[in-house]
Amino acid sequence: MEHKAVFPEGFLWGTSTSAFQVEGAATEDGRAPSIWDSFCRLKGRVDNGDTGDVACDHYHRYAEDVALMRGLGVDAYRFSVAWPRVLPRGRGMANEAGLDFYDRLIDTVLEAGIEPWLCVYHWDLPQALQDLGGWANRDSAGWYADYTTLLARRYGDRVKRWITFNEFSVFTLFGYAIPWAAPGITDRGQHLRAIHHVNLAHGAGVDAVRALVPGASIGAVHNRQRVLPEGGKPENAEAAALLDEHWNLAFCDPQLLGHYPPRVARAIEPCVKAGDMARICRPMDWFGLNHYGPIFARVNPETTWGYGWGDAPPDSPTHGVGWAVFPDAFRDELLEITRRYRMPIVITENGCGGSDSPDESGDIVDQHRINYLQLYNASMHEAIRGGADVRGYFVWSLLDNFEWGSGYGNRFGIVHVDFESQKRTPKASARWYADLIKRARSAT
Ligand code: GBH
Repeated sequence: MEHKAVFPEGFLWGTSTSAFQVEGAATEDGRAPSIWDSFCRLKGRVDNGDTGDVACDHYHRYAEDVALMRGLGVDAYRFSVAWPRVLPRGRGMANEAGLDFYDRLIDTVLEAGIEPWLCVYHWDLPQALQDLGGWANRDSAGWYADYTTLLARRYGDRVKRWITFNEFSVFTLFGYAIPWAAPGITDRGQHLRAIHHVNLAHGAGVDAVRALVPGASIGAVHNRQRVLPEGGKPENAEAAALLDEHWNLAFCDPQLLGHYPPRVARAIEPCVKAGDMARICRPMDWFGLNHYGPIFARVNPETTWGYGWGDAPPDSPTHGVGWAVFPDAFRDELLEITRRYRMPIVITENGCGGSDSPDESGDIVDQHRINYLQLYNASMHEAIRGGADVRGYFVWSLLDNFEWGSGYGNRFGIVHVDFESQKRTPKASARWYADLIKRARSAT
């Protein structure tokens, strides 16, 4: 069978979520606001005025969600911890009730025979730390290191897979330069400082986990996407090159190669102190890749850096919410990571949005998502045959959830969530994924 040749022993199949997008229970058991709670309340930032107050109510329904994963037959669950749940003021006194939630979650995941993959930071900085300047404050690296230490001490006996950050470039660029994400600031200086401080935080986090968790396997999750000049036009080439540095290289390169890419290096120089690059570049066990499709850049003098998002070619295929579908770019990205960084790769997110709704019989037939996942899995096979050392694959997402600026209108789940009743219904894609896992497993 074709799978046999492709998947190495121990290849892991998983599903991903993140705290702010699924937990809800925003004011329960001592949780304090994050920057996303604040951002949701700014007019016009999130579609429909949606918030994370209830989300998928995973905080109360986690056992049901773990049972769903068990039914799918997944090996691993990637989730994140909400910093303001465990450290409401961001630092100082820990909140025991918040820490207890992740004890319950981790234990339930382990009892189901599923491996927990813990992501320390998926964008929900405590508002109390934003009030001190957030990632633009150099102290943030120390705040993050202390927070990671707390988690490593508490969960390190049971959790061996650690992720420092999710998608560094998305939350720094969209948080500090193009205001599509919390905290919604547009300021070049703050953006540059945030890049450097988040890199320092990453390095300090790796050291904390390494020191405290025996047998830890540590990765960082990067959202690499090819950046192409819109329309293939030469006048968009420099915009694409700069966006490529901000988007794809400003974190991977310093963390894995020990230096910033050239344009970022020049601009960031005033933030860098002696010894910083060695603090950032710490040994890593694997490269976490979140991938959806390529992006397009065009000159836009009105933005912080003079570039903006461009359009995909008019004839390109798109999925549910209009993002371009280019499975070959996924293969190329995996091969490029292999060439540039020479390390094992875990696909920590891949998936497809849409407005899926039940038909008259209550079924959700998301054939568009099955088509997308099939194409991307075939590209992953090609990359593995081409020499990429891919060790696992996580679908984004287990559940329909709070899709950031798009609110609840854009559904990425393989399990449908009715946000009125909180009823979960596996979509056709969930059955397809369960079947894929079964076939892949019986072939190895
Ligand atoms: C990930 O972000 C996040 O980790 C996750 O929380 C989120 O729910 C998931 O993906 C789905 O969005 O400008 O049309 O070319 C991905 C963020 C997705 C941001 C692709 C830029 C470009 C789309 N990126 N997006 S487009």
